[in-house]
Amino acid sequence: MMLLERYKKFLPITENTPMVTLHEGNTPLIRARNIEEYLELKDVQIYLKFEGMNPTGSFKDRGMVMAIAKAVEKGAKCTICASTGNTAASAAAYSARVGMQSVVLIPEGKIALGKLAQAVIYGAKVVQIKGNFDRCLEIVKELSENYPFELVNSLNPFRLEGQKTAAFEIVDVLGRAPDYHFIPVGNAGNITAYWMGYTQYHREGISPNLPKMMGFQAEGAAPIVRGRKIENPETVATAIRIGNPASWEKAVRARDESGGVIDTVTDEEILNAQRLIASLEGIFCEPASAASVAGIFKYRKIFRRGDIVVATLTGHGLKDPNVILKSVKEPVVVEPSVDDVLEAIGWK
Ligand code: AN7
Repeated sequence: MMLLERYKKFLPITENTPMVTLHEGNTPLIRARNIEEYLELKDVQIYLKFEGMNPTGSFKDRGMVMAIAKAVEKGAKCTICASTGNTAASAAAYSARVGMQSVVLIPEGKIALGKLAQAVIYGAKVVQIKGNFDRCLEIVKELSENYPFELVNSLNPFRLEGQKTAAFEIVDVLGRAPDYHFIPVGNAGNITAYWMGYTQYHREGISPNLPKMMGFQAEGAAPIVRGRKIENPETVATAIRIGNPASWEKAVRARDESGGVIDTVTDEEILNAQRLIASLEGIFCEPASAASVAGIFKYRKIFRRGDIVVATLTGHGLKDPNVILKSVKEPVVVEPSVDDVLEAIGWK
């Protein structure tokens, strides 16, 4: 069933809200037995919530479908957002779906190729800013206050409402919340939304427990961990290259209320986790997503027998092929002969 329909009674939906859908949500929760074994964990279950399986390849579709449905409801004609890439792709797709124009502002040269291609093909007016994401967000805030543009960044409360459904799905599958939920943190909307979802299901008596929220920022872009804005954030994980997160205080509250942590992982740890998720489990996520699993590696010592651990893989690896080809050797080229192939793969 489509996302807005399935979770209607937990969402701000009225009789005037159109049931927009591209069949987002209902993403797989995949048991990662090979990672459990690799970490030598006994009787600890790790699950990966693979949000790369959404229509535009990231978790952003959950919040975007809700925000766009509400934009249609109020008669908006044009959406606007700042983005490190995934929000832009999602906003462009859902705006197209309902016949609205979209405008997206992105930091020049700092978004993954696949995301840029998506925004362009879905028909967004794409503007590259000579500045970082934080600057893009300041500009779209000002524009949406003074012009008839519907802001669809996570400052739009309907975004987080839609995104909380990922937590619902996890509880619906496991019959309870996990003990720990690992998640990348950029603009800090998603960690906030998951906490909203878990606490709502807990209040409703659907989940008997609440997880500890374990958020991870890239070392060079870790304003929440450092406790101050970062003027020039840098990380290979361009999706979370953010120095002044919009949902900063809410994320800190989610961390503290849940008894969790927000910590850093290095670019090297991120790329290593990305490669291991792919080579051990057959799941290809983008670098920012792998920050959650890099967090599991960093915190492996805290788990106890019987723990259930979930990590969100926020976006699909195909969005950012360049990052792989930069860090891995190009495959060998040989003459077209059986012998040369056997030699190349080390069978001769
Ligand atoms: C793959 O698209 O901010 O902490 O503009 O694309 O909720 O921001 C993307 C963020 C994690 C961080 N993983 O989530 C944008 C944008 C991926 C992402 C995050 C993003 P938030």
